[in-house]
Amino acid sequence: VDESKNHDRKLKVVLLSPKGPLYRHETGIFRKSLRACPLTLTTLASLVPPELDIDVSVIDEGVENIPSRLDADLIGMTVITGNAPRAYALAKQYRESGIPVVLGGPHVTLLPDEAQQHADAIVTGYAEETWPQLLWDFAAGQMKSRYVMDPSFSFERMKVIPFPRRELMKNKDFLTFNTFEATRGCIHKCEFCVVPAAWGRQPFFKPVSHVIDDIKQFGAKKLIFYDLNLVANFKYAKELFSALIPLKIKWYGLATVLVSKDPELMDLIVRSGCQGLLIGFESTSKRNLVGFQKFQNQPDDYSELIKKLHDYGIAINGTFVMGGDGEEPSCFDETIEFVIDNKIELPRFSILTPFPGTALFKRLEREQRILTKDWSLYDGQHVVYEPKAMSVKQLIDGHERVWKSVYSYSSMLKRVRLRSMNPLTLIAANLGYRFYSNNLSRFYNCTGTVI
Ligand code: B12
Ligand code: SF4
Repeated sequence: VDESKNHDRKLKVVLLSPKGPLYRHETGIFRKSLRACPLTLTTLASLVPPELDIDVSVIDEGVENIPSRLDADLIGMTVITGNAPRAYALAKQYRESGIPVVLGGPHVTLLPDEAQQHADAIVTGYAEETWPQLLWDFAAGQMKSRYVMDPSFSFERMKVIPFPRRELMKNKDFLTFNTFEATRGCIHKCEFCVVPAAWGRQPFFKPVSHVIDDIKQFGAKKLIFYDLNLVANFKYAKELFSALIPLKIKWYGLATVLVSKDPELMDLIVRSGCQGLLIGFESTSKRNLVGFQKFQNQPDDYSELIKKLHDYGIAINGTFVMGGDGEEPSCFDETIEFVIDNKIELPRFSILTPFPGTALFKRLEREQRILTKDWSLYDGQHVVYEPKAMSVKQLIDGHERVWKSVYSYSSMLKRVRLRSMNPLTLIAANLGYRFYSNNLSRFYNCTGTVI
């Protein structure tokens, strides 16, 4: 690939998010995208140095098709494991047509040597410093093959943290553009999780004033925080929630079960406008959670935590991972019962997925229990390893049964309390998940290729 063309016009950079097995334009599970706009491409676009005067555009294949001819000098693609085969296929196509391709994102960070084979350059880790450097090098005809995040990176040391360029996505089919992030990373070390494997256990914090300015400049009144664990650091979280109070916004975000341990934090969360929290309960089995090294989760405390959040008027998006080594086939009924008894408003279930690079993947590979390395099946809905206490079929059937049971109309009537969050949003979200649960196998039928 010739990257040293003599450019006498503006350089064109196209940023791409390839479609995945489920989230894809037109042929995906929902006709319209029912998801909020990710921040990956808009953040990368914002990091393009203004001095280079680059023409940057973004394409999210989850909500639009890629034009048959891409007019670009450089293509940057974000790769998560489930999309990796699609990303590599696209990269091959573009490189063959003479356009250099840069790959980055969680999968590239986890498996850099694999990604390197499919790209002119890869970027591992967070790219706040490396992506601008790569672009300077590219403009000078000196792009290197690999850019690695400096371990001492912090948001504090950035001279300017630009706001994501959401306007580049504006006319596209997302449920909302009001997505924000205050922190990155997580302090825990759950065995199956990509986060400690890819980025270590160090959290990264954007200055609170920057987060507030971003929300204000975008005029968001109802928003989602994409942070993996908003309460990783209680001191920072309290500062952030206090600063949100005067904005009078409503927000949704992710937290761990530890959130209810500090009454002051809970009080600030409520006063700052929190409407709902995604909490990873993962399992109701203590043995299973110990196996996951998710020591912060104590199933005996779950009901009290849920009651507390409900008393504060916070709805719960509870997530569960099925198929851990500590789970017997009885786990499916136990999970259904738990979710209904505790009135979890928006439960979600996935099949345990040993994402490559994680501690779980390494262990299962040692135990020779990885069944396939077809990454397109690594989406949380396929069984890609040999479960310990049940068969692959029991896990597939049990997972689907849990989805269908908790989203039957009778279970919805028992679960959904209309006191918390906007009742219409809650009903619509439940109906969306009900559709999803009834169509799981219809849409998750890919075997390596994405149509
Ligand atoms: C929005 C989102 C989605 C969206 C869009 C995904 C996408 N294509 O980006 C949807 C809803 C489709 C989705 C689906 C899933 N997701 Co998701 N998702 C997220 C989420 C919450 C936010 C992403 C975001 O906006 N981050 C903010 C941006 C700024 O950070 P970033 O993406 O990491 O980008 C930075 C760097 O990574 C790097 N970078 C990233 N890409 C590139 C590209 C280039 C060229 C360069 C230079 C740099 C670069 O630079 C950026 C700035 O530093 C993340 C969690 C998170 N907070 O990151 C999970 C996350 C990406 N998802 C994850 C998972 C597991 C899933 C699902 C499997 C969940 C499930 N069970 O269904 C599915 C996958 C379906 C599939 N097809 O494979 C994992 C990734 C695991 C992996 N190994 O791939 C994450 C990290 C969450 C986690 N806890 O593990 N997800
Ligand atoms: S608490 Fe959540 S984000 Fe943190 S390591 Fe565990 S699963 Fe990952």
